[in-house]
Amino acid sequence: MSEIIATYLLHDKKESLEKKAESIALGLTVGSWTNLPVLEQKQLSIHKGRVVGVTYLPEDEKADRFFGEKRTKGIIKIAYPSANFSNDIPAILTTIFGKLSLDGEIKLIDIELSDSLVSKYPGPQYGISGIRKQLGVFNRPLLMSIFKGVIGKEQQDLDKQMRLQSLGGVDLVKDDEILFENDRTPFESRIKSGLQVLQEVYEETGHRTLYAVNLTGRTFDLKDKAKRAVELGANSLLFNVFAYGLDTLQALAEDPEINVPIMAHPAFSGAITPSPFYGVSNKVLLGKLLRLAGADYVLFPSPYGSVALDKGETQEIAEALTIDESPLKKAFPVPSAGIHPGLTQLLINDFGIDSIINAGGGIHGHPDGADAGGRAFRDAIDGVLDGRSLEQVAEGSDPLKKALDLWGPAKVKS
Ligand code: 1AE
Repeated sequence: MSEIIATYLLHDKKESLEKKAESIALGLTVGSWTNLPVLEQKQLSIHKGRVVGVTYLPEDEKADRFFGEKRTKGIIKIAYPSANFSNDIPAILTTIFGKLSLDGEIKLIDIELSDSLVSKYPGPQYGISGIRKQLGVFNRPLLMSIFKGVIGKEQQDLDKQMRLQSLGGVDLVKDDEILFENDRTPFESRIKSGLQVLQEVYEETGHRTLYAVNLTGRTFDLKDKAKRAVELGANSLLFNVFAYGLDTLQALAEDPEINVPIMAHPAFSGAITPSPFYGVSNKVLLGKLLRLAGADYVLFPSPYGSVALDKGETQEIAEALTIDESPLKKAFPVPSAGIHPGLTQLLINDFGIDSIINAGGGIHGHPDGADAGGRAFRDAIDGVLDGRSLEQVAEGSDPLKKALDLWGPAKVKS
């Protein structure tokens, strides 16, 4: 029988986590059990939640301070039979962490779906291998830059930014996630104009850049809008998935007419993930669920920058997006926020070549402009992959030297 196993971190008022686990396993499935007549127990047994494991963790003073009293800390695992829910993300989330999430003292830290459940999800349509094929780049991390300061600007301002970013050698440019439908740079003309600029750069230099345009608006208009983008030649879509919901991402990824990679932005996920005591782990939300729902690229806060995540958490997200033991294609991890060329070695050490280095301020803020910002990164990437330090590479790269003078090279622990 297929099932989902959910793992939770608990800080419970009572001492027995076994009792708590059993009450969740029953409460979220068949309700009461021991009081049921034998016949009813037999009928309902395929629906009954099962406690799979209870592990007690050492006392945690920080947690006790937070709750203002001593708590019993531990991890419990509960299996939910698939007979209880239709195989869609809203039904799954409501089953394993619907009412339970309101408890406020329990965190969903992992989920395991049996293969028969996973096989019904789209996963990334392109994934790492498909995007690499689109670009013809196979042996290094990709480089992405982000439009900056675009609200209230005209299309020609965006075109200038687009040209400089592409001339700098970035593989992808993404819209700023806060750029919505507006009179100056509406969706359709942004796509047409942006792609024309990228074609011009390609004809001049032979360098190809993809453009992830921000797909925004009302939920029920998204599919038509995405299809129109594809008709206009768009080659990637940016999507603020947590403002809409994972099921909306899945619907876009499953539509055969929306045949371009989808980039998931983590905006709003910080309302769900940061507490160590409640909410959902980044591994589950940004890792497992985004891969399941069909994100091809996943942005998340890096461990080093302006809105940093704990390094262990970023590694868990990246692993969930790329682990081989999944029937789904791999999604590109995109550690982001506050990234500059001095972090290149760290990024490659921590995330490997199957990742995307993504910078906004770290490209546009270069003293010689966004094209020099892109070149600084490209030189840094090539140099690090050749086994040289950033300082050594900077001796032969003026853009990188100026970037390191401004931001400094990050210390890499050997
Ligand atoms: C985690 C998302 C990062 C993002 O969207 C963004 O715009 C980053 O900008 P910079 O690189 O920090 O300037």
